[in-house]
Amino acid sequence: MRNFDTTLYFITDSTGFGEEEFLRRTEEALKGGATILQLREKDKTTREYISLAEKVHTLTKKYNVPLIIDDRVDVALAMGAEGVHLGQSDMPIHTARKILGEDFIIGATAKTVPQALEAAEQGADYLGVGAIYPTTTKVKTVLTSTETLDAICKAVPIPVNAIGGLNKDNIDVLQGISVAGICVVSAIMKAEEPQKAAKELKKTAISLGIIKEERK
Ligand code: TZP
Ligand code: MG
Repeated sequence: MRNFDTTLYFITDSTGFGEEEFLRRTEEALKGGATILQLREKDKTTREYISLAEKVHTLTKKYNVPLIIDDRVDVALAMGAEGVHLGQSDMPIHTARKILGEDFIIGATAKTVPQALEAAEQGADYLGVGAIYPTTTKVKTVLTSTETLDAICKAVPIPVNAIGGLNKDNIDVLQGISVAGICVVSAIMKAEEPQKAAKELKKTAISLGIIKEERK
């Protein structure tokens, strides 16, 4: 049984940071209460991706947080991550499930109800849905309305996280929608104090009733 908590889902972005500063910020996010962490690298070689993932894994293990690798089943498998996150042009969920087995966490990106249903049927463990707001993070995406987000939450039996441009000052838009958690990059990664930013974001989301108090 895969046990994970997507309440505060932190996605890293090393763009613009040296490795030491990147790892420092990543650890700050973990100290601040990230419950699950995705390493998201788009421009690294396979060797660089594995090397960085191993370093990040040392940190996530210290805080007992699952490490999810973006896009790359081979990288996740090679360095022993807890999960992988797959978009619509990555490996199909059912293929990844066949390779990775039942214990691996497999997340999927979905922007429509049919995509969400398909991913859930194929064995995805959670969904990331967005972008809810325009984002400054480098990504090919389109905006997803809160109506679609709500419809996806109601349509699938797995946890659904909102993503895209979210920060403590705008997450109120998620009130009344049964998301399991929020995914953020910039709100923590680019914050002056990532630990404080993570704590404040979590506190705000709990006080607005968007996420529940920690499960673990
Ligand atoms: N998918 C949809 S929006 C996004 C991804 C990976 C980026 C979210 O980054 P930020 O900085 O939290 O807007
Ligand atoms: Mg992807």
